[in-house]
This record gives sequence, structure tokens and C-alpha cells, in this order.
Amino acid sequence: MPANASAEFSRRLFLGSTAAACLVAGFGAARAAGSIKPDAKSALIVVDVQNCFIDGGTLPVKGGAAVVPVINKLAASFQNIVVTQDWHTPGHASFASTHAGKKPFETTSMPYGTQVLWPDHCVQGSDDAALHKDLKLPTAGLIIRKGFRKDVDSYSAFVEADGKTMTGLAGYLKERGVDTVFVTGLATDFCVAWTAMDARKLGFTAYVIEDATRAIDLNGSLAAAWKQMTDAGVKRIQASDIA
Ligand code: VGL
Ligand code: ZN
Repeated sequence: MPANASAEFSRRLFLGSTAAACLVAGFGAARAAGSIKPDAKSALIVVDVQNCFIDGGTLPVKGGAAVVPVINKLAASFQNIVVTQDWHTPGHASFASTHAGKKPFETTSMPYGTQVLWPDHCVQGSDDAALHKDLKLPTAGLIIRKGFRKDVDSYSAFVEADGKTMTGLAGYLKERGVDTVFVTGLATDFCVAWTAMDARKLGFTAYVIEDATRAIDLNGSLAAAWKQMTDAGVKRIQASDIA
């Protein structure tokens, strides 16, 4: 064969392998399907897939029910699974109804900072606070409840909104040798984002599986959350990226 044909052949080979390397390294939007294989050091965190955050609940997240089959399928890939539940007292400080003259989705100032005020939601022991009935996670080892102190909210599964009270999740995961978390559930821009960012602060590698989440998106909160998560080193992936 002519010399230039073989040069063209090796150039294509080079470009082909460079493209493959980029996919594996996660450059650009595309990633090879099934390229991430969770191991014994990985945990799936399923955030707040509760009736309150699904149609018919007290703080419904648009499309919230759609995460359930995605998460059920992901579960087969994980040896460690943790579930969280938003678990508020009646008259909780994060409820607008607790603050005279305040309406849901307004804000107030709390000793720990600005608090968004929500409709009453996820009250301890109510059907509204129960996990969605179609969520099938028989191998989940831990359910973390959060936001159960009347005067303190907790979007994060790791640290309450006071910024100092630990939920115990980091200790649990570290004791079990977990160094990487994959965060899913509701809502992308609140409890999922705060959980993923605290995971980074606490030294974990953190992924958010985007199509296993849905957002509230209050005044641009979704775009802001992705920017903050990306800046914190949280990796944004899709369920099809998981082997
Ligand atoms: C959440 C608002 C209030 C969440 C919890 O799970 O993202 N959002 N409480
Ligand atoms: Zn809440």
C-alpha cells in the first residue's frame, strides 16, 4: 500500500484512541455508556424520595415520581445504599406557617443564615413523609432522617443547616470504607445539591446522577446549584454511565 495510506491509517488510529481516552476521562459531555463501575468503596445515596415531594404531596417536585424506576434499577449496581427522609416536627422552623405574615417560598433570617420557607411538608410519621411506595431498595442498609429538630433545617444528609451538627452519615460511610458517593433523589437544587457538596467538603468523591433527580427550581436555584456543585468538584453524570 502507498506510504500515505498507512500514514492516514495510523492518524485515524491515533484520533480514535484519543477520542476514546477523552470519553474515559470524562472530557466533554459524552462518556462511554456503562463506564463507571461502583465498587465496595462506593455508596448510592437516595435523597428524600418521599410522598411529600411527589405529585399529591405537600411540596411536589415536578416529575418527581420519574426518579423511582431509575433509582430502583441503579440499586442493582451498588453494595452500599443509604436512604434519607426529610423528617420535620409539626410547626418546624422551615415552614412558612410557623412565621407570622410569611408565605411559602419567601425567606426569613435564622441564626444560621437565610432560610427558604416552605409549605408544611414531611411531618414525622405522616403518610406524606413516607418513602414512595414504588421505591424498591431491599438492600439499603441505613435510613438517615434529617430536619427533625424544630429550630434547625437540614437539606444536607451530612450536616444540619447550623453548619456544625453532624447527622452521623459521614462516620457511617467512613467506618464502612466508603470513599465515593453517588447522589440521587429530590430535589436536585436543595437536598441533593447540599448533600453532594457536603460530601466533597468531607473528603468523598461525589457524583450526582442527573436523570435520577428532579428539581424545585426556585428563582434560578437549579442553575445556581449546578454551578456550585461543579465548582466544588461534584461530577455530573447520567444513569447510563453506571455499569
Ligand atoms: C427539600 C425543601 C425543603 C429537599 C427538603 O428534599 O430538597 N427541599 N425540604
Ligand atoms: Zn424539608
